[in-house]
Amino acid sequence: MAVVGIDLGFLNCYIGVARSGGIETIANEYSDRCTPACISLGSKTRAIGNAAKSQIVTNVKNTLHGFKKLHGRAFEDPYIQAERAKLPYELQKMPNGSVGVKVRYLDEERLFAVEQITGMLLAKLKETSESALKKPVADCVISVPSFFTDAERRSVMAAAQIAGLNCLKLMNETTAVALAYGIYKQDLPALDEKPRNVVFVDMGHSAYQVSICAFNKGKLKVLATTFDPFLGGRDFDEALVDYFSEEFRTKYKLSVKENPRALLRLYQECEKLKKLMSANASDLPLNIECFMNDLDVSSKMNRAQFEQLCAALLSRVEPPLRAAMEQAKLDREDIYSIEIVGGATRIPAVKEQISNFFCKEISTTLNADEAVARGCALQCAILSPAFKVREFSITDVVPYSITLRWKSSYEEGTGECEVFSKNHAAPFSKVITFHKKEPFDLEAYYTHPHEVPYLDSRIGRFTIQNVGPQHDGDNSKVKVKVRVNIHGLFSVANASIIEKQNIVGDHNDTPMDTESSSKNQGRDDELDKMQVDQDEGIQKSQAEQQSQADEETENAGNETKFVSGDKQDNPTQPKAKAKVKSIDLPIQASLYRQLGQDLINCYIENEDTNKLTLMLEDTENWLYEDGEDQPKQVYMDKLQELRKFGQPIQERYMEHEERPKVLNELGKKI
Ligand code: ATP
Ligand code: K
Ligand code: MG
Repeated sequence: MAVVGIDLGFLNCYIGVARSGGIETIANEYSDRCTPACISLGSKTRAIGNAAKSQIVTNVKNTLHGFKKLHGRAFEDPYIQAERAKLPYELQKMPNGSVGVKVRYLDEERLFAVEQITGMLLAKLKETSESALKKPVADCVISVPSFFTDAERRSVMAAAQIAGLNCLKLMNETTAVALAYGIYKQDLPALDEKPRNVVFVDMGHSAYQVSICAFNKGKLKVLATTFDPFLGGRDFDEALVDYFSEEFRTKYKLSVKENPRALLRLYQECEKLKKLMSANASDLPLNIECFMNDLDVSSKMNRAQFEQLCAALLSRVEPPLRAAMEQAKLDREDIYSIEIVGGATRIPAVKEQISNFFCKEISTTLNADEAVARGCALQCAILSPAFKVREFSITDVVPYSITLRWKSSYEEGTGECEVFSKNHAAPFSKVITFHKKEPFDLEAYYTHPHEVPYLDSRIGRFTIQNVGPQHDGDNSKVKVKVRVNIHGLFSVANASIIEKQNIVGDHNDTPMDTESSSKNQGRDDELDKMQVDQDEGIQKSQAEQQSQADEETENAGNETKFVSGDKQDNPTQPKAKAKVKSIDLPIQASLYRQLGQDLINCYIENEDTNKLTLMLEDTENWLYEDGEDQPKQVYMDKLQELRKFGQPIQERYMEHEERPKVLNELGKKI
């Protein structure tokens, strides 16, 4: 199986592959290792990547670009409305409230969901990898910005599914960079030594991300991530575009902003000029022939002017750096180096801001364009059972704190509790204990809506069903497992009822500590109905929390091999199952399930489908119950069992995939 990592950039995509000789990035049919995130839909054909980019100005309304951040947002979201005003193609509301694009394709009006658009792009990247590797590609790791919310991540997952990719992990971009930095370093401090702290800065076309990571031999732990999701190279382009449009208005009486084609050309020229100014401080010309109304326009700018023009943007470089240092609780002396990646960090004034803040030279040892893709490929190699790679443990973080609110329609009152704090280790599970007589609802949301740049800070709603009183009429003890998984997705994973007779002597009966209670805004009598399981770290000392987090991460890599990394939930207690029903999950979930089903239906005969689905369900249940803490061999045996059944199906799938290609090849020869 091929091992592939994809940097799904706002402007530029890269593909990394693991080969026996190491990690490489691969080139597309234009011998270009960068594939523009661009799709051009025509009346006869569809172009993706380089060919599409050249049509931006000629096929204005049907050439799609800049869609990365349209994922997982409601159409009414202010960000979407702001983009809508600027994008040359038409955004439209999908029936489920999310964002779609309206285009003319094959001489028909079409509405595509943003998942389908990104799906087309990912399918192209899949094809590029397949033709370079000469074998089918399915497993991959795809990058997302560290600030992506649950909804955005789910939406990207759906796009991957549409493209026929099996995304083993959505990896935070800066964490991918950190892995690319750390895995080959021979001189990292030993496990018992003080870690090496490195700052990673990525400014791409659309966003600015900072992370601080602690490295020891064989492991990296993200300490903090901060970001300005709305600061990137495109904002510098826009500053130039605004400036020149104004100049052309007075100088040539042209209304550039009212002419989409001229505006797109001006953007392209300004981006070129911006790049030239990175290498050259003197006056540089801007000339565009036949710009508007058959007029040639010309102007000039130098770096000092540019920096003045972008002063407000440049002042936004420092705050995320400062916040990251505060959140990681580090001083400048604690920083070993500052590694920068992303195209926009080539702007000298951006670099200067960063090095001034740290009073230190910044380091450009990583490949600024390819580091994300390389890191993703490395992560894919680590996760893939088909590839041998040096062991490296990665602990990432939760970007925004998450609160759980509970409510029951039968009992009085509601309550809430923060279950994950910002920068909490991820992936991670926690068990929360409720004392309830009736089914109840849980709603997860981002604790501080103002921190989350989205219209809706809700993550999902879940109902805990099948809950009743004990025989003696007392409350039942219900344990609910919440989890942030390997993709950074939150879920209420399962719930179980603990029989009363087993509660005696149960260490979980410790009341909530003050830290958790202080965050609990429920009524007093509700307070002691809810506790966070002691196993799960909230009540533990910092050091213990740390080691638990490490343990969790070590397990996390196994997740895709059907081995749960969940914390142990006292498996000796007999449990009754409470049912978790997810209501109102983000819109993409149903699409995702449907697509998964379609895929299964294609290659599996009916009775096989049922059997496989049952086997998978059984295994999943087992993992959350008895299977939580078993010797490694037990998992290996389970996996073997599943593989034995899955192998013929996979072969059929491969054959199905290969057949048209072979026919195609034959067709060409004839
Ligand atoms: P994102 O990370 O936001 O998803 P991306 O990964 O597609 O976007 P990059 O490829 O890292 O973005 O960077 C593209 C940006 O970098 C563009 O704005 C481009 O103009 C800018 N850029 C590239 N080279 C230079 C340069 N030499 N000087 C200034 N800017 C540059
Ligand atoms: K990129
Ligand atoms: Mg990027």
